[in-house]
Amino acid sequence: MKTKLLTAISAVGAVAMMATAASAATLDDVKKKGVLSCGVSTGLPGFSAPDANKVWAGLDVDVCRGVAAAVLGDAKKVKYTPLTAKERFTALQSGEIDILSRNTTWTHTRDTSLGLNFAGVNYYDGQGFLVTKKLGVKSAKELDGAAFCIQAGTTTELNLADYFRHNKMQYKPVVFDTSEQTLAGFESNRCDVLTSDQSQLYALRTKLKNPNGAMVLPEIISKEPLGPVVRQGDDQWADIARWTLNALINAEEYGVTQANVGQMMNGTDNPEVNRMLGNEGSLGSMLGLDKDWAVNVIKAVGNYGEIFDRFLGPNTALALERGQNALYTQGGLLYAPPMR
Ligand SMILES: N[C@@H](CCC(=O)N[C@@H](CS)C(=O)NCC(=O)O)C(=O)O
Repeated sequence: MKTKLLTAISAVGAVAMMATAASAATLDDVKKKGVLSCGVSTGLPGFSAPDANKVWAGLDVDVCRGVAAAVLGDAKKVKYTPLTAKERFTALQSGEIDILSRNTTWTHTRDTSLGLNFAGVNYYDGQGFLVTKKLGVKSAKELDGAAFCIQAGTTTELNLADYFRHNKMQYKPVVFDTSEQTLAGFESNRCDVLTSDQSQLYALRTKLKNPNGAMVLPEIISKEPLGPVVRQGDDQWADIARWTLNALINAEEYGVTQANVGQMMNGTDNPEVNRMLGNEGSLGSMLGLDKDWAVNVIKAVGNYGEIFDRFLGPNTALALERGQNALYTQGGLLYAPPMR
């Protein structure tokens, strides 16, 4: 009897250990590989796209560069895998990538039923509509019967169906796999309207032959909180992704910048900054990382505001306002939990 019980207990123990070994592997794997595998878009200016030197750049790319800096001490140690909307979740589930940082909306279904975990929000977006000025339409409510260029495997597809059903209007979907194809479809008049996350409409409009011939309509028909995603079942890795993002946001709130972090890491009069930068406490080791993890992140990519300015802000082709993506202290939604 006793032996049977012991066997049963050790079987349960073995299963539990296997589960731990299988699920806690990402940090070790990444360290062993010496490179972070990051899933990005196939090309979306401002978020993830190759720059003039064919180097991947953008807000989503900097999340991966930040995680690589936190984990490997080097933001360049990232391997980028371009993924269409349809391919992205399988790439993460299968272990092909360690993190997905690709304008991906956090939804209930994705979070619960796909075996994924969202690490937070790095851009608050909402779905909008791009039309040619020639079309002469001022509101989405005038789009009954119109044809829409959209991308397969996106929330865009689903929201459009909801919106038209709710407003008792008809529409014709014209579905593509990549943003390049979607844009080409719009330019060659395969559809009247291009719909996607509004930030992306501004990004895509910059790629049109005549950007001024197109306009974004005022309606926003959905909530699209975009953020980095990891696999479910590896809490340590999820914490690393989440706290890298939180460090970027908190750094902006505390005034820690790419330029001053080297100085601030030696100690400031703000205990929270000292903890974040490894000068006090042991926040790094709680993540399984070095005490300089956040210093490395901010040295490599700057704080959230600096990243926004570099890729999305008024001095970029996208020229986006901070809006909802301002800190909560400035009327926006960005609010990272404290560094303690
Ligand atoms: N945020 C939405 C939409 C994401 C999406 O993939 N949008 C297209 C709209 S253009 C895109 O970014 N494509 C980039 C690509 O083709 O790689 C989602 O998570 O489903």
